[in-house]
Amino acid sequence: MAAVEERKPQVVCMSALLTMTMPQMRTTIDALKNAGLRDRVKVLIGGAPVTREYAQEIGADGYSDNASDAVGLVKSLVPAA
Ligand code: B12
Repeated sequence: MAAVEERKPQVVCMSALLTMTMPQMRTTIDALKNAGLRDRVKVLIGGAPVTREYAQEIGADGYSDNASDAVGLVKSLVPAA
C-alpha cells in the first residue's frame, strides 16, 4: 500500500507460482480497497496456478497466461500516455 501511495503506478501486477500463495492476491486487493486505493490502479494477476475465473472471483481487472498478451491487456486498460 505504501508503494502505491508513494509511486502512484497505473498498474499493480501480481504473480503466484503456487496455489498456496494465490490467496495473498485476494488479500492484497482487499487491502487496496480498505486503503481507498483500489480505484487508482488496475490490478493484473497471473502465474501457473492462476486462472481467468480466479481473477474474476477476487475482483482483479485482468489475467493473462503469458507475458506478451499481458502487454496488450495493459494497453487496453490504461489510457495512452
Ligand atoms: C522452475 C520450477 C521450480 C523451481 C523455481 C526456481 C525459481 N527460483 O523460480 C524450484 C525447483 C525451486 C521449484 C520449487 C518448488 N515447486 Co516448482 N515448478 C517449477 C516449474 C517447472 C516452472 C515454473 C516457472 O518458472 N515457469 C516459467 C515462468 C516464466 O512461467 P510462469 O510463472 O507460469 O509465468 C508465465 C505465465 O504464468 C504468465 N504470468 C506469470 N505471472 C504473471 C503475472 C501477471 C500479472 C500476468 C498478466 C501474467 C503472468 O506469464 C509468464 C510468461 O508466460 C513449475 C511447473 C510449470 N511448468 O509451471 C513447477 C511448479 C510451479 N512447482 C510446484 C511445486 C509444488 C513446487 C514446490 C512446492 C515443490 C516442493 N515440494 O518443494 C517448491 C516450492 C518452492 C517455493 N517456495 O516457491 C508446482 C505448483 C503446484 C501448485 N498448484 O501449487 C508446479 C506447478 C509443478 C507441478 N505441476 O506440480 N519449482
